Amino acid sequence: MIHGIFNPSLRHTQRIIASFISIIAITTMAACGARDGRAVADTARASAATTPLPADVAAIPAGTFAMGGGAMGAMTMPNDDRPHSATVAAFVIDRHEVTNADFAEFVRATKHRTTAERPIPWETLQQELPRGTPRLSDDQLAPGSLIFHAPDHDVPLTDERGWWRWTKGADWQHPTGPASDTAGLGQHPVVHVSWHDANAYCAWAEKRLPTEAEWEFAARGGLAGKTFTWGDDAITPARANVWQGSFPRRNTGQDGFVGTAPVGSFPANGYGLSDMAGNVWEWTADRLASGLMDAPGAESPDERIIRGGSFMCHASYCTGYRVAARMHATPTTSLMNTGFRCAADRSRYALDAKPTGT
Ligand SMILES: [Ca+2]
Repeated sequence: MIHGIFNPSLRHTQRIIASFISIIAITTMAACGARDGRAVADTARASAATTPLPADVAAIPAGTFAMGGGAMGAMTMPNDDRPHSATVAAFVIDRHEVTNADFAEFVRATKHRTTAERPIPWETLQQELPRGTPRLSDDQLAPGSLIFHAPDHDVPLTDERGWWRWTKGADWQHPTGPASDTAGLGQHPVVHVSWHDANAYCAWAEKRLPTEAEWEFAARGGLAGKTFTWGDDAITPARANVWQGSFPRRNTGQDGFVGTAPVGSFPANGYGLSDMAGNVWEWTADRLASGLMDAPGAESPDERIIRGGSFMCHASYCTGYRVAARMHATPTTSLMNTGFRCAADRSRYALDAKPTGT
């Protein structure tokens, strides 16, 4: 659902308009300003073993599992990985997606400015545009992010430009555009955060992003070979925050939400993790290139894997809420339906011998 925005032909069209230049820009920006939190994490590690496991973090046992595959017929997506065996060491992972309240605490403490809050660097964007393209104005390079906008007419589901709109002033504090704010959304997942922003947050929390294998193993919740976090039964509005109605024109909100939902609004999986299906896509640590499958539509191997689907997923278009489903975006991309949760090595906390969630 994201890769189509970044169709390479856009780079060479003679009719580039500013909005699409901006879209290209956010897919190609270097990681300028991104904090490398590893030093912070290394410093913290020495004292970590004495920290008890917080109630909002789940311990996941080590395991070998059948990763990928499992799609049924029409639910198969182009990026699905072929079924293969994967092994993860014991680790811990947040029970919930990181919320606006969580992220606000991080920003207060660190003064972090997200990718979407910074101007697009022309020197980087220039490399992706036809030679001789005149420098864009500061106004065209102004900070912004991608907002979902329901079209008022039928649009082809093969072209995400029909519902994504580059919006100046959209960022995590202005999730539906510059006139919006996060009042009342403290327990909703933070959105409009790039992969770099997610890494910076997790490092601050003395954690890290989950690997793709850890994410899928955790999402399966102890079940083997199932399609969804809850098993093989079909998705219903009670299961997860996804799209009901006709995508992308009308979300009926039958599940109670047309956008993000407060984290934990839907039943947790077998490991006590909520929203591993739906609500918002979640960044993982892994590059697209680390997967087994070629990814159609990928702009570069630098893209990172996102998992779990979002409130925008509808069976007619995107079954990203399957445990094996995967999508990808460049590490500077930010979107209205993408957030993250953090994980950590088991050694991060002083755990009892018996892990929870098993
Ligand atoms: Ca999610």
